[in-house]
Amino acid sequence: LIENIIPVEKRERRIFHVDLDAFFAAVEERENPAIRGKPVVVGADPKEGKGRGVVSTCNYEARKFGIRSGMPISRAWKLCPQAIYLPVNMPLYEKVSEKIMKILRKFADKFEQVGIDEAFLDVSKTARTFDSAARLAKKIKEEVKRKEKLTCSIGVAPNKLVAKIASDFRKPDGLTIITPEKVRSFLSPLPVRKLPGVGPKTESRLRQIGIETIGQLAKADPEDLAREFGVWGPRFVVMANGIDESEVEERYVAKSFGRQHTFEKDTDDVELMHKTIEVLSNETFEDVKRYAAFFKTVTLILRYENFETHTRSKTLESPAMSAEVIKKTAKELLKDFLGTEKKVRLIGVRVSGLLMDHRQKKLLESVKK
Ligand code: TTP
Ligand code: MG
Repeated sequence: LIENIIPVEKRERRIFHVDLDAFFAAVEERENPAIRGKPVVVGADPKEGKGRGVVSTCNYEARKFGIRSGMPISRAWKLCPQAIYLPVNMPLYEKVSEKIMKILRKFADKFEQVGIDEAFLDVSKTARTFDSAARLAKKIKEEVKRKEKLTCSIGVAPNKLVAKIASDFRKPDGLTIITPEKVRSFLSPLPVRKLPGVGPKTESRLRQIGIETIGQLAKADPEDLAREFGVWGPRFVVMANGIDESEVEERYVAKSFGRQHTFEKDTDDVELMHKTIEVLSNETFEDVKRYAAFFKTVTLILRYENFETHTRSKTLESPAMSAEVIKKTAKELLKDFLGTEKKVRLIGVRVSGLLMDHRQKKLLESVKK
C-alpha cells in the first residue's frame, strides 16, 4: 500500500476548519424559542439609536437588513429598529463553546482551537481519503446539531489556509470540500480579501496595481510585490497559490487577553483616558492571573471620533505578570496619540506573547475538564 511507503508527514493532509454559524446570536436563539426566526442582534445597547457601542454579531435574518459584526449599533438600529437587541452574555457563550470544542476534539488526530467558535482539526490519520473526510465532517455537523442544537460550517482541504477559506464559502450550515486538485480553481475567482492577512488597506493597494482576485495574485511576480509590501509581498503570492504547510497545533491559552471601552461621549480628557486605562488594565490582569501566565507584549488600541483606529505595541524586555506594568506601558503608548485635534471614541488594552510553564499548562487542562 502506497500509504505505508510514503512517510506520514509527507502525505497530503485532510484538515477541517469548523466555524459555528452566527455564534452568539445562535446561542441566544437556542436559549429563547420566542425570538427564533426574528432578526437578532447581539452587542451594545442601541438606546433607541443613540447607543455608542458596536454589533458583536447578528443572526442571518438580521444580516438580510445589512447588519454586520463590528458595525456601530446606532447604524444597526437605523437598518432594523424592529430587531431583537440583546447584550453580550460572554459566560454563557464560553460554556457552550467549551462543550462544542469537546465534541470536535474527539474527532481530531490533532486539534487547535483558534477562537471562541472556531477550530482546526487534522484528521489525516482517521480519514485516509477526502471521501471519508467528507463523511466524518457530516458526522461532526450532525453531532453538534443533535447535542448542542447549533449549526456550524466546515471547510475540508489539504491545509489550514484553504480549509479556513472553505468554511466561510457556504454559510450557514455549509460543508465545502476542496480536494488538492481543486485548490487552484476554488481560490482563483475569489477576491484577495478572502486571504487571511489581507485587510481593506492591502486590498486597495493591490487593486491599484491591478490585482483583485486570488488568481491574479497567484500569478504576480513575488519581487514586484516585495517592493510594494516588504516580506509580506511574496508571502501573499505563496498563499494565493494555496500553499500552507503550517501544522494544526494544540494551543493552551488564548493568545492574548484584553478589554476595551467606548466612551459615553468622545473625549480629549487625558485624565479620563488614564483612569480608563487603569480600569481596563486591572480587568485584563484578572484574566492573566486566572491563567497564571506571563506576558511579553502590551498593546494600546485607540479609536478616534472619525472611527480611525490605531494600535501601538511595546514588547517588554522581560516577561511580566503585573497590572502595574500593563498600566504604565499603556499610558506610555498613549503619549504617541496625544496632541491631535481629534477626540477619542474608544480605548483598549491588550496583552499578548503569553508564556506558561509545563505545570501551568497541566493545571489549566485539569481546570478545563
Ligand atoms: P464569527 O465566527 O466571525 O461570526 P459568527 O459566528 O457570528 O457568524 P458566522 O461565522 O456565521 O459568519 O465570530 C464568532 C463570534 O465572535 C460571534 O458570534 C461574535 C464574536 N464577534 C464579536 O464579538 N465581534 C466581531 O467583530 C466578530 C467578527 C465576532
Ligand atoms: Mg462563526
